[in-house]
Amino acid sequence: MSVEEQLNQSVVYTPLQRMRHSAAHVMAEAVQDLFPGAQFAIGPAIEDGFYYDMALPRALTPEDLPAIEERMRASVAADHPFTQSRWPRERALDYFRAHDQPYKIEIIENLPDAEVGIYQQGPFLDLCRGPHVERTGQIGPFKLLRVAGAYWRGDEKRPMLQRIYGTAWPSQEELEAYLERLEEARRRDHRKLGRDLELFAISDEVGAGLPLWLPKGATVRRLLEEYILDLERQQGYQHVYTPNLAKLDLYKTSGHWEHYHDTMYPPMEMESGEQLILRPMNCPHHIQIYKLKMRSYRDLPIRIAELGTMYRLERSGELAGLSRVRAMTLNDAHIFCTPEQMLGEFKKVVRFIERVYQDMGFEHYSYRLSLRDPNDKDKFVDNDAMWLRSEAALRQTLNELGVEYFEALGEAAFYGPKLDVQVANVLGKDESISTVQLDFTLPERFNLEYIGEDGQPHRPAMIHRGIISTLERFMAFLIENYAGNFPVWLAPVQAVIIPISDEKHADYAERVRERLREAGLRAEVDMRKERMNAKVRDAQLQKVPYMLVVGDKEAANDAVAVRLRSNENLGAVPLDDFIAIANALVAERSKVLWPERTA
Ligand code: TSB
Ligand code: ZN
Repeated sequence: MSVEEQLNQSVVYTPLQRMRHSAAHVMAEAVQDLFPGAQFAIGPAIEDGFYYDMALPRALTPEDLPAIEERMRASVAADHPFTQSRWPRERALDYFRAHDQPYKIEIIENLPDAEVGIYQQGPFLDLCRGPHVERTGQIGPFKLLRVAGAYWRGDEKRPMLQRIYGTAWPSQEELEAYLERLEEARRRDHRKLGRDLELFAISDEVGAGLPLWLPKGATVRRLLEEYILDLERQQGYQHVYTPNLAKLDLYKTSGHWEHYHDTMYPPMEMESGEQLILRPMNCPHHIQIYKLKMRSYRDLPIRIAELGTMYRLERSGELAGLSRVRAMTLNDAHIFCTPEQMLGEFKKVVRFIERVYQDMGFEHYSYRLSLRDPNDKDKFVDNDAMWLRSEAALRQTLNELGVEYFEALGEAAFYGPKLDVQVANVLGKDESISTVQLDFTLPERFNLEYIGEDGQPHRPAMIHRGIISTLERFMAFLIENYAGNFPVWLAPVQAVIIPISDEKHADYAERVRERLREAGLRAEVDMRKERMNAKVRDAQLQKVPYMLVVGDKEAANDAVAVRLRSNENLGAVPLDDFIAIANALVAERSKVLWPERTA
């Protein structure tokens, strides 16, 4: 959305948004007072709050926020009226030039109108269409939340501004409830947990959006990979390996270069004159595998799958931990089938998705039918008949499957419509995990064929699908969904063995670890010179499912004293029983840490 569109949007503010927008002005008033020379860009209401983007004489820190809040409270207490006026643009330009406000000047210069809206409260005057509350005293309880960098107009080539986020609510209770939700979200945030639990890291020296999987995160990833590859094998997928690079021409033929150009890394020029590209998608490679031999209708469907690594030049402002990255590995597959088989294959994929979500224990997700935007000629292939036919086929199939879905214009792939599974991250942002995509475009562009029952060549259809998405985004979602408390089968470390005395019980602790490892469980011994209670607490903070305390009694009886991550104390359990129980929970992919006990 452009700045001008945002300014227009303010016209449809709800009463709550209007109050938050007024709070943004009051915040700007406070900043103007505390930071002479501040230059203001835009300050809209957003979901749950407001922000203002500003250029300031120095970088703000969180410690600056209380003073700004206090100055805001003074404005609210003064109960200034918001007064509206309309100025001829020349007068407004003169005013903002005199006050050294280049961003306001740029906005006015882009507005077609002869007059512009001006709002003033107390000493602060702003270019604004409103609407606002009548008086600053009507602004509800508020809090400033954080400072972030934001490019002017979201453009990396324009100046980086400072953005202060705030929230405001009609009542103190609502404010407090919201702050509590935020705190909970912060606790679940995969970027924080990824650091605390040593799952992954992002290094400035490696580059933005290029995550490093640490041993524990890599363990979870490998478990996910094994899980999904097994299921795919059971469902008739054939796995391949293909390179992350290809000739640019391959992506010209596919249409990626034409329609997906903005998200692709620039081509690398070889000495031979050949141009190579880091692939943004795996489809063209799998298509080449399909094309290696003549296929008969009897061979179809052919399901070619790969944990395919690919690269996308996502905008730096969009990058977020593991959930939006530039280097990623997709649980990808391309299903080549006859047009008659297509909807049946589509349904199988939807059932596959539901199976996986059940195994993972996901409860909150929704289906999005992603359609093209008929007015966006650049982003989608131009073939009205194809779009109408395949969008209708998808709707019909979804109705037959009886799944609820919502429709979204402009979210299709460039080659065809898709069904996406949407989940909310802790920041409330909607993201696609699984995707199933119908495609009549690439088979055409690559001239794919199979020999039909009639002995004649026919054009196959294609389905692109990702069940667990990219391992990166899936991991981000898993961490947030479980708040870092991985179920036993996925926990990177399943048990920490804690000897009561380092000297006396170290041997037995080692033996317990060996037994667990032989039984396929992931266990570590905590041999640090720390008190036992501190070790228990640290293991709980690391969200390890089981703490196994071992002392004289346990060593004598071949037992372990089991403490759960939830802090429940189960007392001594024979080691063999512990192993059998833990392994049964792993096999069931159970969500509980210990079976229900009967009294
Ligand atoms: C399914 N060609 C198809 C494939 O065959 C494809 O690439 N589709 S996609 O573009 O929709 O990407 C598949 C999935 O990758 C998305 O649904 C999303 O879950 C995930 N994904 C896309 N971009 C990113 C990114 N920048 N970081 C992490 N995951 C991403
Ligand atoms: Zn694909």
